[in-house]
Amino acid sequence: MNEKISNEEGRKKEINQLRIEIQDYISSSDTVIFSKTTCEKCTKVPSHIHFMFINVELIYVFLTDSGRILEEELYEYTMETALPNVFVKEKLIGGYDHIIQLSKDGLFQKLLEEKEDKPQEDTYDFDLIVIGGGSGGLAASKEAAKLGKKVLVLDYVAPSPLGTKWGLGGTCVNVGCIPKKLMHQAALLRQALKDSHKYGWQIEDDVEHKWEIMTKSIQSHIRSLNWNYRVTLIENEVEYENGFGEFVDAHKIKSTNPKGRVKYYTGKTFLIATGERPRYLDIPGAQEYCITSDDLFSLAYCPGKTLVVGASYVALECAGFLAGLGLDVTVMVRSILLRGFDQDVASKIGEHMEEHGVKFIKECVPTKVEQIEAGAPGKLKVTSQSADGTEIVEEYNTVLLAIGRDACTRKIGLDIPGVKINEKTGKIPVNDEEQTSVPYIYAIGDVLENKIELTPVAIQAGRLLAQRLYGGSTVKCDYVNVPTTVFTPLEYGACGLSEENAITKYGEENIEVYHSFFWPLEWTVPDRDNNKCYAKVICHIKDKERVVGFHVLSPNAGEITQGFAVAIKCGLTKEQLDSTIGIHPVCAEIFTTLTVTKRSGEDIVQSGC
Ligand code: FAD
Ligand code: NA7
Repeated sequence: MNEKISNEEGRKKEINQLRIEIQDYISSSDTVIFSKTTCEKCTKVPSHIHFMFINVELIYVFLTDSGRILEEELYEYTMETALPNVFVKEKLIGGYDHIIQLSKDGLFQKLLEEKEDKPQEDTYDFDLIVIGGGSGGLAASKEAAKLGKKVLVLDYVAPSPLGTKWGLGGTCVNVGCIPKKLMHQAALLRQALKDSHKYGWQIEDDVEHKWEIMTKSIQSHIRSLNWNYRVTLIENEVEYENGFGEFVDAHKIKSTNPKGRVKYYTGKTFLIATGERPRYLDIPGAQEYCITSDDLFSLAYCPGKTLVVGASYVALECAGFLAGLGLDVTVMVRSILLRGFDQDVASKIGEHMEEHGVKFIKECVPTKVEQIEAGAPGKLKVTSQSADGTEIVEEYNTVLLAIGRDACTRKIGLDIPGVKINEKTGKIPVNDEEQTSVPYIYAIGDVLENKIELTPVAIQAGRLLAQRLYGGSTVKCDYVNVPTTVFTPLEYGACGLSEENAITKYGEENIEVYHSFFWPLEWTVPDRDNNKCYAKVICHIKDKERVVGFHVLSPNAGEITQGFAVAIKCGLTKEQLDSTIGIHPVCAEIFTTLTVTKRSGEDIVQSGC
C-alpha cells in the first residue's frame, strides 16, 4: 500500500518536474517548436521557419517512455491533439497548418517583430491577478496571498438591463445561493405557519407576507457579507479594485472602474473567475420588460402573478419560493424539468409543485412580451407558442427568465494572450489543473467548460490551485461525486449519477436501484404530503454494490446529502448502508433500511413510521 502511495507520489513529482521543464523550454527562445522526428508535418515546420531565416529552438519529443509522457503533458498544456506545437514569445501559435497559413499571409514574421511588451519577471506589478471577485476568485486570491504572493483582485458588476447591481462577492452571495435559500426559508415558514394549527398554535389563516420587509432583511444581510469580504481581503493583504478587467497585452490588464477611470497592471500569472450572467430570450420585450434572478432578490416590490420561463434548477427554485410565499406562479417549460438531474426525481418534484399550486405550461416558449400597464409591478401580456402550434396569450405582473447563463468571457480580451474558448458556449476549456491554453493563465468556477457550476466547487478549485501554484501542493480539484441540492419546496439532494447516467455507464443489468417513499414524522400531525418524500440509491452490482448515485426528496435534503456524500467519497457500499444503525425518528434513517429494488416492481408506499 505504502509502496503504491510512494509510487504515485513519485509519478506526481516526475510530472511536476516535466511541467517545469516544458515551461522552461517555452521561454528559452522567441520561437520554440516541439516536434517529432517520425512525423512528416513535424519535420516540415522547422525547415519552413528556418527558410524564413528565423532562429528556432527545436525540442524533439522522442519515442521513449519519458518522451511519451512529455507528449501527454504537452497535450494537457496546449490542448492541441497533435505535434508540432509552435510557440512564439511563449504564446502557443498552433501546429503545421497554422504556421504555413501565417507565413503565407506574412503574419508569422510580424508576430516576431511585435514589440516585446512583456516586462521582466521581477518587474511584474503582481504575482497573481484575479479577474472576478466571486466565490472562486476570492478563495484563490486569499490563499495565494497567505502563501506570500502579491495578489490583485478585480471585481466589477455590470448592471442588469433593469439597472440592478450589487457588491463584492459574486453571484452566490448577491444574486444566487444566499438570497435564494433565504427566500426558500421565507416560503417554508408559511408552510410551518399552516402546520402549526394542528400543533396548537392559534394563528390567523390570512397571515400577510410583506415582500419589502423580506427583501430588506435579506439585502441587509448580504451587505454585511459584502463588507466581510472586503475586510478579509484587507486582512489577507490582497489588493482589491472595483474595476472591469480585460487583457490589453499578454501580461497586462486594463482595469476600468465604474466611473470610467482606467488603470493598467502587469501580472506574472492570471486567474479568470468571471462567472456567468443570466441569458435573455431573443424575443420582443425580453430586455425591456422581463427580469432575471439578478433582479428578483432585491426587487423593490412584490412581483405578483409571475411567469417563470425555464425549467432548470434556478427556474424551479424561484417558482417554488414565489408560490410558497402565496403568489400565483406559472412555469413555462420548453422540454423537460431539471435536465441533467435524475428524471424520476424531477417528475416527482414537478408533481409536488403542481399539487402545491404551481401551474406548468409544458412544451411551450414565449414569443413576445408586451407592456399593458407600467407599475410596480405593472401588467405584461405574454404571447407563447406551444409545440403543437397553439398560441397562448396570458397576462402576468412579472416575467422571470431563467433560461440559462452565459459565461463572462467574450469581452475580456482573451484573444490577446490567446486563451482558447469554446466559441459556441463561451466556456473555457482547461486541463485537470485548471490551466487554460495559455500556460500562465488559469480559470475556475462557472466559466469552465464541462465542470459543475456550484459555489463550493469554485472555492475548492481556487484554493487548491493557489496551493499548487505557490504552496508546493500537487492536489487537484476532484469534480467527481460533488453533492448538490435543489431548493424546490420539497428539497432534492443528489450525489453521484442519475439513474439514466448509471444505466448508460454500467448497463441496466449491472445496476440495482433501491428506493422507497417516506413520510417525515413532522408532517404526520398536520397530515400533509404523505408518500411524497423519496429515497433512492443506485448501486453498481459488480463492484460490491457500491453506491454510485444517491437521491433524496425530503425536508433538509442538503443536510442529509452532505453526510452521505462523505460516505460515497469513502466508497460506500449497500452492505455498509444496511449495517449502519439509523437515527430514529429522522428522515435520513430510511437509507439504512432500503430493501425494495426498482427491478422488483414492489410497492414502496409507506403506511407509518
Ligand atoms: P461568480 O460568483 O459569478 O463571480 C464572478 C465575479 O466576477 C462577479 O462578481 C462578476 O461580476 C465579476 N466579473 C465578471 N466579469 C468581470 C470582469 N471583466 N472584471 C472584473 N470582474 C468581473 N451554487 C451553489 O453551490 N448552491 C446554490 O444553492 C446555488 N444557487 C444559485 C442560485 C442562483 C439563482 C444562481 C444564479 C446560482 C446559484 N449557484 C449556487 C451557483 C453559484 O452562484 C456559482 O456556481 C458561483 O457563484 C460561481 O462562482 P464564480 O467564482 O465562478 O463566479
Ligand atoms: P440551465 O441549467 O442552463 O437551464 C436552462 C433552462 O431554461 C432549461 O430548462 C432550458 O430548457 C430552458 N431554456 C433554455 N433556453 C430556452 C428558451 N429559449 N426558451 C425557453 N426555455 C429555455 O440554466 P439555469 O438558469 O437553471 O442555471 C444555470 C446555472 O446557473 C446553473 O448551473 C447554476 O450555476 C446557476 P431545455 O431543457 O434546454 O429545453
